[in-house]
Amino acid sequence: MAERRCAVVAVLGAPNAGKSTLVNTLVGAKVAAVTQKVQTTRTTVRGIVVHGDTQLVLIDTPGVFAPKRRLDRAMVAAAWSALEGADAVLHVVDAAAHASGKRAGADARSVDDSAAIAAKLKENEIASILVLNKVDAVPRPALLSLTAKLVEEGLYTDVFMVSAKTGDGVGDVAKTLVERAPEGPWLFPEDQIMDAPARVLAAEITREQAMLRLHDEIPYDLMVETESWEEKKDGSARIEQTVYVARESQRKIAIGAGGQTVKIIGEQARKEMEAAFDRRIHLFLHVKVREGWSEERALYQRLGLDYEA
Ligand SMILES: Nc1nc2c(ncn2[C@@H]2O[C@H](COP(=O)(O)OP(=O)(O)OP(=O)(O)O)[C@@H](O)[C@H]2O)c(=O)[nH]1
Ligand SMILES: [Mg+2]
Repeated sequence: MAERRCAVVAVLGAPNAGKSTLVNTLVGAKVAAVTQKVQTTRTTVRGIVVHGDTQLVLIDTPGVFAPKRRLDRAMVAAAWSALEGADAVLHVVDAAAHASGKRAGADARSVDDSAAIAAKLKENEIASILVLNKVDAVPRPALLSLTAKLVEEGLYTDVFMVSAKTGDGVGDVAKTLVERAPEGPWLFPEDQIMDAPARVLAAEITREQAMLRLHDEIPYDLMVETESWEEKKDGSARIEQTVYVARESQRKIAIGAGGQTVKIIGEQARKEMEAAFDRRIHLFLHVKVREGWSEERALYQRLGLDYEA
């Protein structure tokens, strides 16, 4: 039998660049939450995929940005610490944000963040692979000048142009990662596709649906915890979760008139969970106010983040 290979791959980039989408596409299943909102990913999530004798362990990270709040600082620290021990680094850049004519707001920030990441990679002599994402939304000529600029700013061994969403070009990234994977034992059993326990994934699924519904009203002040998970005799599972918000006004919004909003969130989340866990799910959501949860030490521990970062 051929020698086994294993590569740990850190996926880094500005908020909303498409890191989680790329990890999901590389894994071929949904392991990380994706939304149109920045700062969706809160901590490092590992997606795992096997190609022949090679196991790729992809570390999805929170977007790297200029942090102000404690939670933000911890998220950025977690992203950079993913580089320690990584065999390869993917720097994901939102080509659409760079190419958009009048750069303002989120797009401008994304451009600044990408440049800062490129500079830091260069400064620390971290060779990485540049992944220009969202090429489905950008005309080709714009991509070439953008590539030239980023290659100058960073320390890149390769450049790939992909659409994480359609899968276009993603196979080439996987092929390169596999080819360069060092010899070594696999880090996870061969049928495992993520390292988070099911209750964490279930909480992420609900948080994704809640963010998709509530992103205008409750941008970041939202957390979901799986309170209980009960196995039923008929093979189904009964899951109870709490959606935490920071203020009473947000609780009202999350519940909606006659409980309509939380009902829709719950229905969507349940469908996603049934697909993810391949079984029937009974999902019960509660919405509670927990002021200042983003300052709670225990929360950081559960998310695997450093409180003092
Ligand atoms: N058009 C297009 N949109 C994409 C592509 N990849 C991701 N997106 C969209 O970009 C948004 C952000 O995607 P995510 O995967 O959540 O981005 P992220 O980098 O993980 O974001 P954070 O975790 O918040 O840092 C979502 O609305 C995706 O659907 C792509 O290849 N093309
Ligand atoms: Mg993400």
